[in-house]
Amino acid sequence: MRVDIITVEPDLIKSPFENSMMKRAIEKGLAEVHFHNLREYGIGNYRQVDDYQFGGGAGMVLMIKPISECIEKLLAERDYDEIIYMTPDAKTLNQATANTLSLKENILILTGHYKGVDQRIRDKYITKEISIGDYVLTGGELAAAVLCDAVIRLIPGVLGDETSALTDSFQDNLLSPPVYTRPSEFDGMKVPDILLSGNFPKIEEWRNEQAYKRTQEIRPDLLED
Ligand code: 6GU
Repeated sequence: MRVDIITVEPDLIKSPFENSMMKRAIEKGLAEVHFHNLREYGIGNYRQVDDYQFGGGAGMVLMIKPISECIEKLLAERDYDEIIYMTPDAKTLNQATANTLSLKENILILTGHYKGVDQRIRDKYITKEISIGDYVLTGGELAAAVLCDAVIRLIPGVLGDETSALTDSFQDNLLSPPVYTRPSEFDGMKVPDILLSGNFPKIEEWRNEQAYKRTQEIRPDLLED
């Protein structure tokens, strides 16, 4: 998979790609990520990328020209399966979306900043808009890093244990059950006996019960669909 990310804050977004699982995916050649600094497409000596909004109101809007120039340059080089705009006024990212995106070859991600981008950029180029939750971030950079992490770890071969992505929270619309490691007793708190029993069918059953119970307590909405 190739991911291109257009941003005004490349330094803000880079480090998640230089550590842990995304770093490993890139080193293995399973993912390729390229950053494009919108400022390089800015207008005039000050490389201006934003302007006041028509109709008045606080906050700057990213202008059409720098973004469209950057997108057009990339489109001349390859086709994209999706051109995604990260914005809080969109459907929330979920595991199903991450699964679908993990099968794509080329993804282009535009991250907003300030008040967002001129609507005409969205109308002309964007094929998918994604929010990462019902709260407001300063910009879409961290949200883009979250999206990429969720997607890239699902590319076959990225995770060491091929099956482990399938047992993650949300893969089956359930939260994960509790997990334990050594020591088997801490401060009088014991690991549930079942986990030390070696009875793997029973352990599986216990984990499913716990996952269901946790989901019912914390996220009953997940059980509704
Ligand atoms: Cl994608 N962008 C911003 N700026 N804030 C957000 C978001 C995205 N998702 C949730 N909050």
